[in-house]
Amino acid sequence: KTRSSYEQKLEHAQHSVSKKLLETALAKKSNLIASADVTTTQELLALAEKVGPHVIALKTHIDIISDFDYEKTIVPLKVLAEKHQFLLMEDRKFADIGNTQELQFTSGVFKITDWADFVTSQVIGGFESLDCFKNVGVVAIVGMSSKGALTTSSYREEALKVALSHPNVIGGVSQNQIPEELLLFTPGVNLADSGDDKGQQYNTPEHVFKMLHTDFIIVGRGIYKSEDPETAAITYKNEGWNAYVNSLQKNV
Ligand code: UP6
Repeated sequence: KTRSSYEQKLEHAQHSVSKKLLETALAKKSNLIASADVTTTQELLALAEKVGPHVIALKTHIDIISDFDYEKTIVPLKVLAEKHQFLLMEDRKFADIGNTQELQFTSGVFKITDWADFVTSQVIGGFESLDCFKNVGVVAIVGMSSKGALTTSSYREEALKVALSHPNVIGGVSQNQIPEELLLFTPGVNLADSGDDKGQQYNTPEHVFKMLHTDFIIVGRGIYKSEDPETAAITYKNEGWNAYVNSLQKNV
């Protein structure tokens, strides 16, 4: 089975965020998303400055930032995103009814709607629970990387029906292939480790491009825990791009 190139996906992309992601990937020759799982504003901004030029998006868990302050955290993060041309992906994994998700998305201290380009959401609340994410792209959680995850093949099949039919959805997070109409985001990528002691399971960039035809790799500890996050980001960027190019050539 063949995979589409980023150029081919760009031709068919409907959503402005899908287009932006694919254009950025082609411009930077990168399919890397760095996961900034750090807990202070200073670490977050320092990481964004270092890895920014090499990634297409920075993925945040904004609720783990202990000194979060919109002016001190988000305003400078947006400046860095503009400077280094990356998108902001908030990995909130919404999992509630539409009304509550809307409140979590627009209110509280984080005001995700004001700054995220795209967000992750479970689809367990059903089709209409995704209606509130009008101004962003949604990445649906289809399958999870952790050991014993309950995202069985029948769950994934149902999740994909919601994802494919909802206009706000640009793609999915999964450890399996998903239909070409959706962009595939794959976390659980690490070159040095095969997992952690909390159930995480890792694959290499090579594996996820070849076997899953992924579009974008998400790397957390492989980059931010590294002694030199910028060099690590460049390594994952190059590994990811080469793996993508190889996965295209398998088609010829
Ligand atoms: N993530 C996964 N697996 C999933 C979904 N999301 O690992 O199925 C997220 C985690 C973390 C990042 O919440 O932010 O991707 C992976 O980090 P790591 O590379 O340090 O394991």
